[in-house]
Amino acid sequence: MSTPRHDWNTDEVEALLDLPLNDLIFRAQTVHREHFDPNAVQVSTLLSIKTGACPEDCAYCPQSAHHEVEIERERLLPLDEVLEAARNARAQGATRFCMGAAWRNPTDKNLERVIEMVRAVKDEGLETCMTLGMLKAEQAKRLSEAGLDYYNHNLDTSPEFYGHIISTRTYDDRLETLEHVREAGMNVCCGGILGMGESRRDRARLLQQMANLPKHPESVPINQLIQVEGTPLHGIEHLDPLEFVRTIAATRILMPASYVRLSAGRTEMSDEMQALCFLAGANSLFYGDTLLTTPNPGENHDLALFERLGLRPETGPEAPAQSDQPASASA
Ligand code: SAM
Ligand code: DTB
Ligand code: SF4
Repeated sequence: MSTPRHDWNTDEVEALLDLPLNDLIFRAQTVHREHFDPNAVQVSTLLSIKTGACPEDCAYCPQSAHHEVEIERERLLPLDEVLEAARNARAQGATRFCMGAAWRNPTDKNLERVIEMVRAVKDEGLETCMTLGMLKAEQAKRLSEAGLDYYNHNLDTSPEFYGHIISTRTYDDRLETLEHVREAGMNVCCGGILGMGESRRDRARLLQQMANLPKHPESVPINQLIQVEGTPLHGIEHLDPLEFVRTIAATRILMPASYVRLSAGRTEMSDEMQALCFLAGANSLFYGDTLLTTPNPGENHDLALFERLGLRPETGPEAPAQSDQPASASA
């Protein structure tokens, strides 16, 4: 059994990314099998609980008020709408419900409202995750006490490339929020975006930051940039799909016991590319036909993909048992 390390240097991580693809995937798949059932995939569903008009200037994001993107802005959703979406997600087979808000950080007043959402969604037997921007220590503690299982806060890219993408908050701000989440006792969900024009070394540096945290994030979402018209990154050169697969494999090797989520960008990926990502150690995805504001392959497509690959959705703590059933049996 490989013991998780927290002392990777950049050259070591880059050397993984440089391996012949067969060697890299073999290593990743070997590590994967030491820690996980190779044919089970954790399934989460996303809901945007507050959409658009965000004061941050993240160059990739359609929700930033700094870019001219046509999206429908929404104030914080009422509890009953959130609950209805959570029930639908559970009925479709998701075990975790992730709620995202286009905020720099939640105000204390908004925190009260999202805490009610956490309690209500948990009562439905779903795991809960939120991504609300930066958190103060006290806010993280309150969310944790309310029962929030996971907090998502991404590092997005390497410390060196970060300044090309975001100017309104620093890398250290992000690390500080991650520390607050960890100290409050919640599971950490932290990942990044590939295909923003970064180099392979930047990808290595991003992975190194996460692998060298005192404790590995329990969940590591690897997003492929969704190029949205009106954002500054629209129209840049696309990343080689095999480079994406390589990064998934290196993530698996570096954080052997973490869930690696094949996150945004799947509508642009062939089934064959996604199959390679699973082979490289991805074992989680977002389910449902929208991410926050952009499209995602629908459940039917994903169930067909699971069927083709002999994969099955992982069952959650209180989800109905379906582990002996082929994925299509619950469709
Ligand atoms: N506002 C909060 C924050 O940024 O922390 C939470 C929501 S934000 C939309 C969550 C994450 O979505 C970002 O950190 C980024 O990694 C990802 N994301 C946003 N736009 C994306 C895009 N166009 N392509 C891929 N990932 C994207
Ligand atoms: C993450 O790493 N990816 C998800 C989730 N965490 C919140 C968000 C992807 C957003 C893609 C762009 C959109 O739909 O607006
Ligand atoms: Fe705002 Fe989050 Fe989008 Fe950045 S990624 S603009 S913080 S919603």
